[in-house]
Amino acid sequence: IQEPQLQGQDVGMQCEDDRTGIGVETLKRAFLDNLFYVQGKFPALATKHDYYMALAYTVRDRLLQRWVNTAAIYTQEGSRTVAYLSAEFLMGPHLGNNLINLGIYNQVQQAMTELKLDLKELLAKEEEPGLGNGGLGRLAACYLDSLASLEIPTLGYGIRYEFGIFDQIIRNGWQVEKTDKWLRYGNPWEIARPEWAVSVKFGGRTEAHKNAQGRYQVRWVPHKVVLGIPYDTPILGYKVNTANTLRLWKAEAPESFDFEAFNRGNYYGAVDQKVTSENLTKVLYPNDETYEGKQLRLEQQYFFVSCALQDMLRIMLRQKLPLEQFHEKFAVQLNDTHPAIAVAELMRLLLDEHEMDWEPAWEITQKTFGYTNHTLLPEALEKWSLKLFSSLLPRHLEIIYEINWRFLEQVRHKFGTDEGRIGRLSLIDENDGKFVRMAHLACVGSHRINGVAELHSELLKKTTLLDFYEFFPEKFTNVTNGVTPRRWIVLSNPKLANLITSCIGDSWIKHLEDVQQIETFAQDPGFQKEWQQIKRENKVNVASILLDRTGVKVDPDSLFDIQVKRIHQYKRQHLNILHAITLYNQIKQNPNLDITPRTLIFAGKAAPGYYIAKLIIKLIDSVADVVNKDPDIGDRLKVVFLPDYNVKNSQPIYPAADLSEQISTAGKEASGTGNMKFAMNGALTIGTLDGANIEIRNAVGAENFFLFGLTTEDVGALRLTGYRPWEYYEANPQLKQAIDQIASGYFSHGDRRLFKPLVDLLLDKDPFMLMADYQPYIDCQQQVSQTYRDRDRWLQMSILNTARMGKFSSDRAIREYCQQIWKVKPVPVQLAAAKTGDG
Ligand code: GL7
Repeated sequence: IQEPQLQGQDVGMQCEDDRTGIGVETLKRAFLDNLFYVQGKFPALATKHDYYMALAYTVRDRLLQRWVNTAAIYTQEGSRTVAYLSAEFLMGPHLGNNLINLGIYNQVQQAMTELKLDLKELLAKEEEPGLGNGGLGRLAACYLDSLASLEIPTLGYGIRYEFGIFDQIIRNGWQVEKTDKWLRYGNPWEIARPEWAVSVKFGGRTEAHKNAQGRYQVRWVPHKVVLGIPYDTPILGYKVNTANTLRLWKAEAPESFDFEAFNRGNYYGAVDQKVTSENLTKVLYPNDETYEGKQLRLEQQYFFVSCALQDMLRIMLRQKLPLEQFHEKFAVQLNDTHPAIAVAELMRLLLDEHEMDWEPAWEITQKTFGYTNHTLLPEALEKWSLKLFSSLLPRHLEIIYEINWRFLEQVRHKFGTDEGRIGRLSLIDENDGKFVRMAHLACVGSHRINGVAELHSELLKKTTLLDFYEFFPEKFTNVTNGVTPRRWIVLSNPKLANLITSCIGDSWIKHLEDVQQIETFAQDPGFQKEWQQIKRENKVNVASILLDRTGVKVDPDSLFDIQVKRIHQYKRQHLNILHAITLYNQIKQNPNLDITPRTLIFAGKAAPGYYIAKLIIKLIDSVADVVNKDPDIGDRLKVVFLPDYNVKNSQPIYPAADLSEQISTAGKEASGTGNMKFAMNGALTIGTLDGANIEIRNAVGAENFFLFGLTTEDVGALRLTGYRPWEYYEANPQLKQAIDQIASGYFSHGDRRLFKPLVDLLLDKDPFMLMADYQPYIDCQQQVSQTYRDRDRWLQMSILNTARMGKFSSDRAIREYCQQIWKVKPVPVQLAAAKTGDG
């Protein structure tokens, strides 16, 4: 089928009508129209969900105008485009964000009020697409927002998991996982594009054949073929006309019904292929920073990467661009190693399907890719056994061998035959079985390699990727992470946003450095009072959420001390709990103790197979149970675990924090992004010198940050000299008491077995050095309590934190990617220009 060429004059609207207008009356009329014609309801029968859908479609109409115009301009201009490849996109609810970016939040709120509806209630109806685990997936979402806001042509490519990250409920203190059926009631934000489906091959074998010119080529004869169907979601930038595309792929069987099997009388067999094909994109693997060597996971990775690259080739052909210009048309970023197979897949497409020679194909490939590393944890380094790899991707293994052979030749050329070095650099791990090392493939196949915070990028060069750094130092760079102020301030904390805007105007929303201007108000009593009032209202809001979801009543005037993130030993939620137990014991020993009242709030999911992480949740819940019920304690200490942490539930949390817990073992947290969301919203940080904490502290000033604990060097040195955790335990009566209570069943109704694995781990190996950091942490928390009592001082520190967080906008991060890695420029979209075709 010949695809019609898009003409500028064919798209766009001439006047404000019900699909584009943003006046309150127009919005009301359009909303009721969508309720009737899309949901098939009139107000008397409509549910809250119907209203949500009607509003979502009303907003989508307004996005579509911009989306179609954006596509038209990119097509006309053949714009250089960023392709962000990520196995995870943790987008969060779309409606509120789109209202902000369209600049119609207030009008829509008024329209709903006039229709006797509550916008907040409708926003709450949206089921968020939880297509990611944590920081890495959320970073991808923040980057899409910034890319669109900066008018950079972008395609986000990923997987349309039918079930995203599980819903968490807490039963008797234990995490229980529930399937996330986010598509159950339909998804108004996506549009399926079956006309752009592609085929993806798996398994089978390769064979040589002669092409038309009589040249030998390789042909891949697969064992099975799966169809990839793209589903597109518009990603609108903030107050610009740019609406980029998030393109997620769903797997389907090429022929959903096997008539031969049916005719043989095998009804179930007839739909079998459909079922197995669709399993491919059924569910997101819920592991955070540990890879599972599962075949289905490798299938998912290859599936979406192949879909994405074939899609890019289709776009090039349609724009009549020669394939030799692939790297000029597309800058492809690999979000960790999950899409690293792209290096071999692009080679295969260029060599086998487009009959290019090796050298030009390899040059194009290397110029195309950039690789971002997101973790140093060894258990996260993806490697696939040769057996699995060759059975699934036989042609790719041949290509990887060839890449490896040529690469190691260059290594020999540069360093001579240093077999140790060659073994360490090889794409194939032969130490204990044979594996393909995906990080090595990504490094060799990319022109830039970056870490996600200064410390992390330095450690990459010194440890995990040292040999690669020595071989091509020029590839290495750093881009410190950032988060979008649109979702994480304007949408999450509207009162604070209004206060800031009323003082300095609203330029800060696009240029977060401008928020610095509020520094002049840091000591202004009137401004301080408003600042404090807003924080209190945000805390009252979270207090009511906690009461509603957990039944625990907390005092909004207590210090809200919050740790929300995935549950992981290296993040040390259990260190935080040791502090809770210590405070509890101090009050018990001295019932009249005048301490700063605190509310400790925890939230986060544990990987379903990560036993110790689940036990940490159980411990938090058990300590909470004892502390919250003890009449001696009263309002001086409360501990709460808020279930089902996700983007939606997190949005009220950051604005309500007084204290942000960023207490990972130094050298383990690559960057962190929650640390940024808290500080932007005026929380003070208690933290170690890890990840982006270091840069946050430098930005806000050491005097406005509570620092404690071992440095990365200390951790290394202590390990070398022999770390003996039990010595800290023996020497510290408070620590000993806390550990003994956990061990003796004080928090578990006398059950001594329950927490034994955790206690044994802490006293024996303590791999994350809680014992060494315990006393410095407790001392630092004491300082926090003291400082909190000096309201003016605290408020000033809080204001300065927000004021100095400009650097941590994802806009800054994206500008750096554009300059250092992608070499791509903005392409502004004018609606009028696209309409008349004269732009
Ligand atoms: C992570 C890091 O752990 C986290 O520190 C970082 O902020 C994030 C985004 O760069 O990436 N790496 C990783 O595998 N996950 C992360 O959150 C899951």
